[in-house]
Amino acid sequence: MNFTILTLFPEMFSALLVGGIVKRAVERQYISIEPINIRSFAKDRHRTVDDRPYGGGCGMVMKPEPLAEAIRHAREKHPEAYTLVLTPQGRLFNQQVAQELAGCAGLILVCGRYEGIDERVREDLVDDELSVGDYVLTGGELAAMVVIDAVSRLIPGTLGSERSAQEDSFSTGLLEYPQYTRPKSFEGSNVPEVLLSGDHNAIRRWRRQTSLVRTVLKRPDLLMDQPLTRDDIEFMKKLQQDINTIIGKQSIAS
Ligand code: 9D3
Repeated sequence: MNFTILTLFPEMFSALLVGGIVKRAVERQYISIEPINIRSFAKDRHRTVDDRPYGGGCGMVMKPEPLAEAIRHAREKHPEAYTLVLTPQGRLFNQQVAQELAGCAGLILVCGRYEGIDERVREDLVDDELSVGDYVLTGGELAAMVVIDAVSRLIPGTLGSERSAQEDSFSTGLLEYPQYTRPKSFEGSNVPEVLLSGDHNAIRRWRRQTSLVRTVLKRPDLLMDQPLTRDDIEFMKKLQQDINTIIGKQSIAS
C-alpha cells in the first residue's frame, strides 16, 4: 500500500520512520510513505499557497490551483489510489473505516492548513473527507499520521510476529483485559492467581469476563451492538444477581 501525502509540512512525516511497526513495514516494503510539498506546485515567485477568503472573515484559505495540481500529480502517479482530505467536517475515523481503507490499492491524503481548502477542490478532486475526532488540531498532518498508523498495521505482514490485528479490542468489540508480566509481586500487588494456574480454559474465561466488566464500566456504548455469547450473558446475569443480593442485604446507611 502506498500513502501519498499532500502537505505544506512534509518533514512532519519523518516522525513515522523514527521507530516501531510503521518504520519496519516501510523497510520491508509492505507500505511506502511519500510526502509531497503542495508548495512545490505553486507557480508564482513567492510560492503562494493561501489567500484571503471571499466574503471576508479571519484567517486564510488554501488556494485551489497549487492544491489541484498536487492532487492531479499524485493521481497520475497512483491512478488506483483513493483520495481523502483530512478535515474537521469529515466522517469520523474509527477501526471500521481503517479496515475499509486497508482494502484500497493506495491512499492520497490531503492535509489542510489555515481555515481549510477551497470548496471547489474538495468537490471536484476528493473522494471522501475524514476527521479523527471532535477536537481542534492545527492542521491535517497529525490526523493523516493517525490514519497511516492505523491502516498500516492492518496490511498483511506488517505486524510480523506481533499478535494479529484480528485479536485486538476494537475487533472483538470489547476493551482489552488487563496485562501482567514478571515479577509476580510488584510493590505489594500480585498477579491474579488464575494467570499463574496454567489452566488455559480458566485463563480464557477470566480474560473474556474482565473484558466484559471493563467494557460495561468504561465504554458501555461498545456493548450495545455487540454479539454476546451464551457464556457472556450467563456471566453478566450472575453478576447482576450477585449485585442484587448485596443490595438486598443492605440497610440504608445514610
Ligand atoms: C475557526 C474555524 N475552525 C473550526 C473549528 C476551522 C478549522 C480548520 C482547520 C479548525 C482546525 C483546522 C485544522 N484541523 C484539521 O485540519 C483536521 C482535524 C481536526 O482539527 N480535528 C479532527 N480531525 C481533523 S482532520 C483535519
